[in-house]
Amino acid sequence: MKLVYAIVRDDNEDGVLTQLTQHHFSITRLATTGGFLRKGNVTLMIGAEDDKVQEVINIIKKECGEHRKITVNMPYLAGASLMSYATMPTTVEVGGATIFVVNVDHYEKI
Ligand code: 2BA
Repeated sequence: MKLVYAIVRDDNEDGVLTQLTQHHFSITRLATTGGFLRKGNVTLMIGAEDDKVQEVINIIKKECGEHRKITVNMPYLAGASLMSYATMPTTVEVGGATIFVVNVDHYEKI
């Protein structure tokens, strides 16, 4: 048996939870915070049989998409009113998830 930890963005949470539940996986959801951006994210703990782990990962990948960086033009807010109309290119991350799969030595419900 494995324990899958999946760190997903808040806006992907609903889709991931819905799909995993529909595929009969049990999930524990933790409200977590990324250490770098200090923004809320969600960590899911999913206990799964070894032969089901890839299915879990496929569902997460389908719901969260591939991890990629895009450049968008953000409004440049600082400074005088003339600058309010300016934009500056900023790199942001969209989609994706961070997944850890660890071995479970013992699993029991009492
Ligand atoms: P990601 O690598 O997609 O990571 C998204 C979130 O997943 C992270 O949020 C963190 O909560 C978790 N995470 C990722 N890798 C992890 C690991 N090896 N161990 C434990 N948790 C992990 P944040 O920490 O807020 O990071 C947000 C994004 O900022 C990251 O996206 C990455 O692109 C960037 N980043 C993170 N740490 C960085 C650093 N030290 N220097 C530069 N960029 C960093």
